[in-house]
Amino acid sequence: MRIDIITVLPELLKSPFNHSIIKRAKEKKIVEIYLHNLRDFSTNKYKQVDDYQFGGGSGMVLMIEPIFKIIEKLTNERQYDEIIYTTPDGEKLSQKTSNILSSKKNLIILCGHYKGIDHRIREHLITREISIGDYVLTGGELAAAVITDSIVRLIPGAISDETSALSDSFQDNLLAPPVYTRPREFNNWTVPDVLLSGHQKKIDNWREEQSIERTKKLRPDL
Ligand code: 6GU
Repeated sequence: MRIDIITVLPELLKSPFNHSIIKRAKEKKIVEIYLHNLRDFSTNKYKQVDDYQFGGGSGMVLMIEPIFKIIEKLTNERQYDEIIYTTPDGEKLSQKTSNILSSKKNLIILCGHYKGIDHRIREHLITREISIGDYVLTGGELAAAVITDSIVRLIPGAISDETSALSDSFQDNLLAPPVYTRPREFNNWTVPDVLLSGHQKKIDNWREEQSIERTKKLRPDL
């Protein structure tokens, strides 16, 4: 998979993709992630990428030309499955959407910006608009990092233990069961006996019961 991220703050996105599973997925050539600085595509001698909105009002709006230029350049080079825009008024990200996106070959993610982007970009170039929840972030960069993380970890081979991603919370609309590790006892706080029983069938049943119970209690909406 190839992900191209368009942003006015590429520095903000460097660190999230250089650790842990995403870093390893890049090293294993399972994913390529490219950060594009929108400012490099400014048509303006001051490298300006935003401007006042027509009709007045506070807040700057990302201009059409630099965004058009970078998207045009990328789409001339290869076919993209989706051109995603991160915005609080988009469809709310779900595990289902992440699963679907994880099977794509080429994605563009355009990071939203304070007051937004010239709406003509959304009307003519964007194929999918995604929000990561009902709260407002300063910009779309953190949302792009969340979306990328949730997609990349689902690509086969990204997680060494293949079954691990499948047993995540939400993957079957259930929350994951509790997990424990050594020591067996700490401060008189113990680990459920069944997990130490060595009886795999009983352990599997216990985990399933816990998943169902926790989902009912914590996320009955699921
Ligand atoms: Cl995608 N962008 C911004 N700016 N705020 C958000 C968001 C996205 N999703 C939730 N809040």
